Amino acid sequence: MVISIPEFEKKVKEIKVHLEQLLQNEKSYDHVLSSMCTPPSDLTRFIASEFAEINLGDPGLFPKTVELEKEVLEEIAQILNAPKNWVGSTTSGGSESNLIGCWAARNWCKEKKAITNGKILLPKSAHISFEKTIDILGLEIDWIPLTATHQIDLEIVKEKIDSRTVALVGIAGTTRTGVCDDIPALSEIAVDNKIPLHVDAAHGGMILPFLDDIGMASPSFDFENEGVTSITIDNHKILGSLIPGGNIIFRSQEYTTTIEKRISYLSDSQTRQITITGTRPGNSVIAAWVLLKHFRKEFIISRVKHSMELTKYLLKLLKGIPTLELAFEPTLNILGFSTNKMTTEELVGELRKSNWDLSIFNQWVRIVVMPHFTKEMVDKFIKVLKEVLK
Ligand code: 0PR
Repeated sequence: MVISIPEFEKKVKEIKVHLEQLLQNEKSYDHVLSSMCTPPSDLTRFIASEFAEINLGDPGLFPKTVELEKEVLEEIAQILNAPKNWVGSTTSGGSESNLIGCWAARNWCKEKKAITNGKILLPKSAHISFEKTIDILGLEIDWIPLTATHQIDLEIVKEKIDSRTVALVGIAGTTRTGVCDDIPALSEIAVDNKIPLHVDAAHGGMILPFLDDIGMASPSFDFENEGVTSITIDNHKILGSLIPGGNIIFRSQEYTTTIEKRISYLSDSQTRQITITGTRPGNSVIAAWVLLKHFRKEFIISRVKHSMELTKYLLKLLKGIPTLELAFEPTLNILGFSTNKMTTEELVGELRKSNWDLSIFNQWVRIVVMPHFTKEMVDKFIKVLKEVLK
């Protein structure tokens, strides 16, 4: 059946109305306390639709966007104090970047140390993406317990290292507590044992470097530490760039030669990829470029300041509820608590009935205080929480 132009236009209008209705509740982050993502600004939304066809998987077709990607990576490398020979790529986010970092470490150890049945030392706090990574790469995990401060236990790292270890992993801002592992100490261990150290700063990478700008302690986690060989850092988290958007940066090309693929049939016959994905969204990179190059460091600092101030505000209110117990003192924009009134599952279930969305980690309820939080939103949530705990 051939559809006429007026019929088609009518249909488009109908579909738009239908979609607006169907998905109206999906667009609001007003009650979302669990997410590491945050809604895009009007400018970012404009970029999303205006440049939707740009595919960085075929760089010869979009040379200007390739230049913007280079500039994004230069900004990121600078944020991470990367040495001058760094290499990297934008990615689809933290999971892909972690996979690429571990893939490169495994292959480097195969080439340099002839390790073929490798193991990775992973803190118990590692994001689920590492479990996927290990499965895909055919590696074994040596789980490392955490200390009382929720950091990777360095003594156990030293005990567990052996001739099969192909990578150490440190987390700069864990998913469950926001805590930063002791990267300088891990770096020393990595250097002593000549083992690559991958740092997962998917969440913390865009926060930790800016904490001293707002008068808070800023632990060292980046390439300043000699043993750090690769770092994951996301654009689609606190920076607020488009989903999907992250980066992987390596200390030098030495670590990427074994994973790099040359693609000669594309319009740019020079194309080299270290990513898992082939087709990659240009609009997400353009959005990151605007946020990093036009709005600059001050923009990130203001977002970090907003989130950290509201974290402190929320913390104070939570501490004022006698039946609640904090799981840890927050160091980033992540809070965790439990109650003696009910299980965490019951608590989250009750709060969901009033539309508030939170996540559960171990024995606590987790909140991630993102830029879409407001003081009013926090006050509304505390009122409902108090009701639920009555
Ligand atoms: N590393 C860390 C430390 C992370 O916290 C995350 C995401 C990743 C890696 C993986 O990043 P991608 O999701 O970009 O691949 N952690 C968030 C979490 O598990 C992911 C998320 C984001 C979940 C938004 C829910 C949500 O609404 O909480």
